[in-house]
Amino acid sequence: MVNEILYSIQNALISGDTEAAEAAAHAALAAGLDAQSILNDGLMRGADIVGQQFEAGEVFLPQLMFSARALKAAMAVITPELKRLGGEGGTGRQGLVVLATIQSDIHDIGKNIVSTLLTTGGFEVIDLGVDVPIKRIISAALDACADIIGCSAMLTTSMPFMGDLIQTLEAMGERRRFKVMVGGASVTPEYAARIGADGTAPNAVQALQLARSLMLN
Ligand code: B12
Repeated sequence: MVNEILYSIQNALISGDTEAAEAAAHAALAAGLDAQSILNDGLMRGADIVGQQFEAGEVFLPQLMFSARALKAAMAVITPELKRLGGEGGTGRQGLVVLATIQSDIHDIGKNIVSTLLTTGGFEVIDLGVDVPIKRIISAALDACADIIGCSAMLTTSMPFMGDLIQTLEAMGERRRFKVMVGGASVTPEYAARIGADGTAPNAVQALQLARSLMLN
């Protein structure tokens, strides 16, 4: 039953069917599945499959865009539950995060859900959007006296800019002012450590936990 529901979510994404994706997300919640497993085992798994099909040349950009639309619609259905999991109404102001999808990258579905969970978890978030040059991220963080800089990257070609950002902070003598967390489907803990980031998380719920732990160190 659980697997059937998760498959139906994945299939709705693969076929880029927005209505089916919304219906499957509602069905999953109604069946008592928790929002985090709907996100990780349904939506992100479905996105991975579509991504692999795209990479293999089995589907093309228009299909990828339909899948993205279906993904966003299902995400809207589960977001209230995800917020609850993240600890809605986190007590007081936990810290200030400047968040962005790094330059040359326009993927923002994952970054937006991280932003939502951080906000409901009590963080103030300045979301700079997508394709943001590293100098703009740094100047926004300095201007706002941010505690944390959060960067999202989905393309292997955009990921190195996150390392450039950290090196630029070092060169400016400002590295110690901020914690830097990085994320995105291809970002591993090893990669994060290699570029000198303070941490990464594979999903939005854990991104909130990471941000909370960074504020304690
Ligand atoms: C949807 C999608 C699109 C949509 C994006 C819509 C949007 N508004 O974001 C569209 C159709 C526009 C698109 C375009 C492109 N895409 Co695309 N896309 C995807 C797809 C299928 C899903 C991405 C997604 O939204 N996943 C769901 C979300 C919820 O998961 P997530 O992003 O991983 O986020 C979670 C975690 O990573 C984490 N997280 C995310 N950010 C952060 C940040 C921090 C700080 C932390 C701690 C955690 C964290 O928490 C999130 C929530 O749980 C992926 C495949 C995949 N497996 O990811 C390909 C994929 C990323 N795309 C790919 C490509 C190649 C492209 C294009 C270059 C295609 C083209 N030829 O034009 C363009 C990119 C142009 C550009 N300059 O950026 C490739 C990248 C390959 C690579 N290795 O570099 C992928 C992997 C597909 C593939 N396998 O080939 N894409």
